[in-house]
Amino acid sequence: MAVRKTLAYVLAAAAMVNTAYAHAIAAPAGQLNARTHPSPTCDPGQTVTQTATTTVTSWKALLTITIGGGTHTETVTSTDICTVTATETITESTTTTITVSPTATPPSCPTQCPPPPSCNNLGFDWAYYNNSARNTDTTYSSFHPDSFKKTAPLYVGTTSYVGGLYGQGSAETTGPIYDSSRSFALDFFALNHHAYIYACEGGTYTVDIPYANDGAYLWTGAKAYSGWTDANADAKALYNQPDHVAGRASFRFDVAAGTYVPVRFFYGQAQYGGGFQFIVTAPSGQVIVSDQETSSPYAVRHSCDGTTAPAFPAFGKEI
Ligand SMILES: [Ca+2]
Repeated sequence: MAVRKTLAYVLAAAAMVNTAYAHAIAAPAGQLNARTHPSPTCDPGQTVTQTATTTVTSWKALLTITIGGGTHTETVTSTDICTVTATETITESTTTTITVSPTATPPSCPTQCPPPPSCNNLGFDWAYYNNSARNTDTTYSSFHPDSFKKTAPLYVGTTSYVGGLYGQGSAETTGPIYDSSRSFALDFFALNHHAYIYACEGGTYTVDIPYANDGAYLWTGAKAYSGWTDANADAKALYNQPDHVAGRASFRFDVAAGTYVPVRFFYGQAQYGGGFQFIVTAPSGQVIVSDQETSSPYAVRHSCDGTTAPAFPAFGKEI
């Protein structure tokens, strides 16, 4: 009987184990965690860290008891044979970190195109001026960028990004512009910007001004450096005040690889809120200038040798 009691206990225990863990049976499952995608800075050489966590639940035979009985009487043979298999559940978690190289180049990432030498020359020069011109018509015709050539700006600086919104909230009448250390009036002002776009890729570049309130003028090439006038601008994006329609414009230019292209754009804000966007896209589709606060290695204020792409004339002393 002692043997039977023990067997009954083991059987009951085995049944409990089965009941308790029946729901725990699971097919091995995998789960991907913490995948880091390539950053938009376009560095195809970077690696991607991918962490895989796999949880495997399985059953393992713990013990097998086989008890064979004997013969009790001459007339009746009773054989107790019982096979008990007790089990335990094993859950195993494995975390593996692997480093892989991206298998595809992101669409916005061009083929590796070396930027020009860098020597604390990245970004745009910019200047802030007071601008008394009110917008009263469909073309902001009272605004004349070339009238500021000899006007001393209130502030000059450099910026790695361009564009922004100004005074669009009713309480926002003053504020910083770009990374300026001081605040400015956010109505009736003008901004002058210039830089060189280094065309590491040859082909067609696109300048988009998808939003202008109140006016943005663009010049490219030699006339952007000197000789720029209202009349010879390559593009104008002008706010239609009577109809309240924001200005927009786009301009394309072809350039050979390995050259510096002077670019200038002049923004004017009149009354109420204002702002503008300015985006330069390379032939491959890579955005190399925008309002994103990241510096582009392809927009420089001058070349490092100082002669291939000389610094622009000082604001207020332009020609
Ligand atoms: Ca405005």
